[in-house]
Amino acid sequence: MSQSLDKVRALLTEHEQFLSRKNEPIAETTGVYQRYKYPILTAEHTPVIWRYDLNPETNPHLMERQGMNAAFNSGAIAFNDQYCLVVRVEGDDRKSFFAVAESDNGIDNFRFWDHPITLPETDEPDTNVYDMRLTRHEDGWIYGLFCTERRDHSASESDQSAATAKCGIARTKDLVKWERLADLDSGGSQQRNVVLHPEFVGGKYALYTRPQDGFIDAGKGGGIGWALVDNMEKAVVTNEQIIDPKVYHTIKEVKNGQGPAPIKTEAGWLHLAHGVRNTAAGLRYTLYMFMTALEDPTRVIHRPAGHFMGPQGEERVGDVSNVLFTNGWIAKENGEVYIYYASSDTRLHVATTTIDKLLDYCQNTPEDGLRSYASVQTRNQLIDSNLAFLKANDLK
Ligand code: M1P
Repeated sequence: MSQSLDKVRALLTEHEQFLSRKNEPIAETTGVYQRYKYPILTAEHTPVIWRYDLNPETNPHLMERQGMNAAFNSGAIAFNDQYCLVVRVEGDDRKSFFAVAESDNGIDNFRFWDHPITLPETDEPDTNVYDMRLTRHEDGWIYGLFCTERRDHSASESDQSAATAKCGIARTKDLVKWERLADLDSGGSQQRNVVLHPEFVGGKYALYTRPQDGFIDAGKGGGIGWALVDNMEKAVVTNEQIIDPKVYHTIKEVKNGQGPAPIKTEAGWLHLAHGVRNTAAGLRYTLYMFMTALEDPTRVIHRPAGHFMGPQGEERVGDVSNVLFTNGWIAKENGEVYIYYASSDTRLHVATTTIDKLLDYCQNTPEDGLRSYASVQTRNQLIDSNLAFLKANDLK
């Protein structure tokens, strides 16, 4: 028995050492944000007590009994002076669920709480839930909007992968107890990537939506939409307006989706989103930004061209390769911003930046001219002004 307990002790010690590993900034050339060497959460970060039966009598070989596959797309919120993430964790059984992980510095040392979130079901049980966006709303609640996926009952028996996606809604005051509300009623369209705006607009709750015809295909839908609803207890979309459409031959030609809730600044709302394009190797997901007017979040005022962050190095490979996805960021009062982004549906990372840098990026990155000729003209403007600068300063 004492030998077996030694094995358990060693397992716990090794895991603790792994969780305590310091993260390190890596060399970056963009100047826009700072990436870090290690992912902040992976399947290996999930607690030992979630995976192993530690009792030598029932698990003499100390084997993993319930494996974890991934820890990725997470909502984020500052809570009780901690950086709290509501992470999409996925077991080996392919079911995702939500679990809170917290850190006191937002960059390393993230620890999962002992138990995952027990999310109540509606009358129509979810098969799979994922990608929660957290919004601290001015009504006093913290809302979590997420995707609830169920089997498509109109599909034939032989098709066991057809699914429907809807927006599930829950709210909490403490991230522990969650009240489940009715799923968003958005008529016939499928919905993923629905996000609650933090303020009332004209006395109503405002939602960023992403209508789709199918589960994966946007079809005639797609684009980031905007809808006002009377209440969150039974939210019904009656009118949906596309504010950021998908566009041919761009990084969001196939589909796009709002990331976390936008950050309010004096110059407008900062938005982080994902865009999806087609390639011969499959879909490629990157992150992009845009800004909307302070007084009218439906009016886009800056659209920097292209991606803000794309997969690099090990980020490129995973269960769904060539994917960066984000649904959480935290803006601190001192102007720092922590972006929580996942790579290839496998692991979660942090990148740090500031409001000033994000505003500069959005306001000064040229828009997409939508043609190669236009791109060359835009780049030539930069080259010519740089050549003049170098000459004026005797640098060339
Ligand atoms: O696999 C990549 C992403 O695919 C979906 O995003 P979207 O709805 O934009 O296609 C989601 O399943 C997301 O979780 C996943 O990361």
